[in-house]
Amino acid sequence: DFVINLLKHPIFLNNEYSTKFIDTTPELFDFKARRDRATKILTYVADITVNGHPETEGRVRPADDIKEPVAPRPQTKDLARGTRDILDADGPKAVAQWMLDQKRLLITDTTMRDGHQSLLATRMRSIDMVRVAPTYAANMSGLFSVECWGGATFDVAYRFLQECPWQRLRDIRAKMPNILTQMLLRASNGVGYTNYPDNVVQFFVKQAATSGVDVFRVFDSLNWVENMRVAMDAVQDAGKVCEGTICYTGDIFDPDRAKYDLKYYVTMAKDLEAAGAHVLGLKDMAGLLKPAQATALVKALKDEVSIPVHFHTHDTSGAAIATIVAASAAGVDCVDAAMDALSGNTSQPTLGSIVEALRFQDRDTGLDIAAIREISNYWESVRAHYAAFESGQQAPASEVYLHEMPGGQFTNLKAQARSLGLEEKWHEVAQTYADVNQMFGDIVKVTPSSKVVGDMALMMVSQGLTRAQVEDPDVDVSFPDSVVDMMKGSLGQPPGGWPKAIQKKILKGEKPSTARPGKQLPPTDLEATRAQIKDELEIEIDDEDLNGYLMYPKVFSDYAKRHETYGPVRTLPTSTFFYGMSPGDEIAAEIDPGKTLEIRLSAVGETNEEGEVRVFFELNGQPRTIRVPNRK
Ligand code: BTN
Ligand code: 3PY
Ligand code: ZN
Repeated sequence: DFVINLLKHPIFLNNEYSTKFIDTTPELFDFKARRDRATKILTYVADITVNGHPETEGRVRPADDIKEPVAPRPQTKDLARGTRDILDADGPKAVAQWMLDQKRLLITDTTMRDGHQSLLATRMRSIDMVRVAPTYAANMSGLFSVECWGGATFDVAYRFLQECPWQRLRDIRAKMPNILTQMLLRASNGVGYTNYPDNVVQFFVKQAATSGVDVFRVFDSLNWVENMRVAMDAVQDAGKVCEGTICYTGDIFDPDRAKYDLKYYVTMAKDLEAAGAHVLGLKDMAGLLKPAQATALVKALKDEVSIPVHFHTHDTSGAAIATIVAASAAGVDCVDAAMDALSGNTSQPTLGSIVEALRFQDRDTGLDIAAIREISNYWESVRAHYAAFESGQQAPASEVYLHEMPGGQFTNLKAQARSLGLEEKWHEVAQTYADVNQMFGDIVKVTPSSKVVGDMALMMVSQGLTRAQVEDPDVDVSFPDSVVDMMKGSLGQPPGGWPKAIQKKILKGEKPSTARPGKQLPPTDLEATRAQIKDELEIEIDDEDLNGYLMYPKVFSDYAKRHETYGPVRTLPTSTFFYGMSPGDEIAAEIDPGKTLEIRLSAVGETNEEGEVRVFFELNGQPRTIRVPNRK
């Protein structure tokens, strides 16, 4: 074993050993040799340089001479008091009262969460966010909050970006201590696609609060308040701001969609207030709320509930700014917007343009437009690195009022359709998505219910099935698992329940449940789970890791194993992470505060008989050679 360990040891492979090597390398006697982090990172860079990154292969490539983004300089070292200071000093109710007391329209910046989730397939890396956090703290201290966590970002961080979402949160929090951080939480579905046991939801919320989330926007994908209480209670117990949220669908003025009328939303708002929400979220995830409807809805909500109202929308239609202006005039307390360079289309409306639209009027946001432009220029240079993940969506489209797809799903579903060879049939997918919604009884479509509708629509288009055929008891249809699951009741109940005939066909005689799903799930034994994965992965599992595993067992385990091999690759610049390096390139990676690796790629060798390539680096001025397999 010793000899094999020696031969496999990277220093040995690098021809850098001497007789001293054996004396100074105790890990040789630990037969699971652990390599140092610098070697791990070099292994990653070598591998990507030789083999490319699977996620960017065959996609649009940024210019070869693309520059590393530089964050605008913070204007001050003495941070102004911001919303976070109110929460820390006086608690969540004081934050809500402060919101009500403001004459100005408050703004949440969504760039670091929904902005890139909706435009760049959620692929933005932490380094690009953390680098600009001090600028936000200094130059944008008048923001209500920065949405930077939750939704799809949690899963994507582990799965595709090879980084820990918790670390992202801690880093942003540390560098932006005066502004509230905000996350999107899918209530009992956590940041996943399925209902978790109550104690898992509670454990997750507690950890998110500890690691740095201040405002929790809690929603349920069927607007079922019963299914939101566990998460909302946990947020209140943690002393953080509970934004109990309504998902908006349909059109309150449409007599054919009477299920979702003004009364429906007002009733839900009162239920959320009674459930202890400090703030009422109005989440228009698809961007369907039109200006006149916003006037009516916001007025009604402001009249009927006493907590502040926080409005979220998407600009898929191109009409969002008109709706924002109407909502503002009707007295909404806070709205979401994305920094200009990551706004518009399926993302949030444009932050700078909202600030300008309200300037010199009674709801003037008071935000500094020059500071906004500077930060937006930074995001513009960041966005260029993610060209591979652009959706190709060229223009706003009123088609959103037909399909009602959430902004965060739209580009994803389009990519899924493309991978199934259905790109040409996109408008058919859109129509079918609308048909499926009607077939399921006209439901709220937001993660995870939107994914179920999307799965069904893709299945129908790829198999050429019409709604009439699917509904025909004599036509045999094999339904996607997610559809069967939803009809069984595992995501909860929509208003009015599921349509009986289609539910019966989908369940093939199995009995559905109408109980709250979490009530039927036994609590998870957290310590037994921790012990089991610690054993399996042979690493220490802290509470953040355990939460990652509980949400996504396989995604977390795969991440942890890759982390053992590649180390803290989150510290690499984005261009290196996705494209590796070219001979002569030099980069820096700060693996600990103050501990920076200076990496220069000198040359890439030929592939040898064993199919391996030697990649020559200088690491902090010292030559290092890494061998990686050529998998091409
Ligand atoms: C994935 O697509 O699997 C997630 C992230 C990429 C992991 C890197 S890519 C280069 C290296 N070789 C692998 O097989 N995985 C890592
Ligand atoms: C999410 O849950 O990720 C969403 O963005 C829903 O709109
Ligand atoms: Zn959204």
